[in-house]
Amino acid sequence: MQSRRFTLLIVVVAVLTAAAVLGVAHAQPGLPLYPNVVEEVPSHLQIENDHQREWLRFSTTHINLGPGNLQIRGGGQIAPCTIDGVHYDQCTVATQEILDSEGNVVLTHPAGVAFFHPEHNHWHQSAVAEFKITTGDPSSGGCSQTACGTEIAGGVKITFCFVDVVFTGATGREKKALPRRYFECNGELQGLAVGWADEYHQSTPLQELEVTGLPSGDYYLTHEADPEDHWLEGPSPSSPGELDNFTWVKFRLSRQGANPEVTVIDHSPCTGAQCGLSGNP
Ligand SMILES: [Cu+2]
Repeated sequence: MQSRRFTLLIVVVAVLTAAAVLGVAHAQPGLPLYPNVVEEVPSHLQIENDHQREWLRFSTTHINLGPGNLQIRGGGQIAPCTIDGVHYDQCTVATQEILDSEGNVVLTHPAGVAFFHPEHNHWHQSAVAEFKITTGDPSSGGCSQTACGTEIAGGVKITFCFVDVVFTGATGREKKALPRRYFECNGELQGLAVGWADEYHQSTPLQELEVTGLPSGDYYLTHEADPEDHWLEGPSPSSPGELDNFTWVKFRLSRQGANPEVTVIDHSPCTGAQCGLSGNP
């Protein structure tokens, strides 16, 4: 009995070793490791009243669940530019760098423009996210990611500095294996390391859509990350990483008291960190 158990143990160890070797062989130097940026379900929905205008505020989070870092390098010529109708004095070309398992750049990809944000006093990437309030159900058939019924508010593509803020893992060992990599809004590189998330809290400017006078009812708040496809998240446009950049919450707006109230009643399907690093939706 004892020796049979021992034999079984050896077999198990051998299988695990073979699997580990295969795993290592899979991440070969020279092969691109793509990021996969997914969106947390929007959270912290709240109505803000400001000088007779009403705003829906919300927190959103980008999480990198892919095998590779999202790494964006700014640089080259600095010149004025206009992004979504807003003029900026200092802009530069942003380039995504895809790394291999040893951290070497094996592929580069144009990633839009980065610009110096005068109020924030640091560099931002353009078209990081697009928010909308719609009436149509984004989960039902026939509703594409860009057209979900009547659009109540939206259209602004927001810009941000990209840094590792929240770690999605639980243990110190996980954190040691996946260290924080990007933390400088004014450095050469911005990005999201594997397993890290960047939260845009609802108190941040641009984390809002106007709902002044919107009648009571049920609506959807949708969030599409990377709406201009600046980042490669796989070798092809149909790679899973390119297809999971969209999330939504359904909320009920009620106007019984002096101020409108918002209640979340549903959200897009999610697993793990996507369901909430920053609290319940
Ligand atoms: Cu900023």
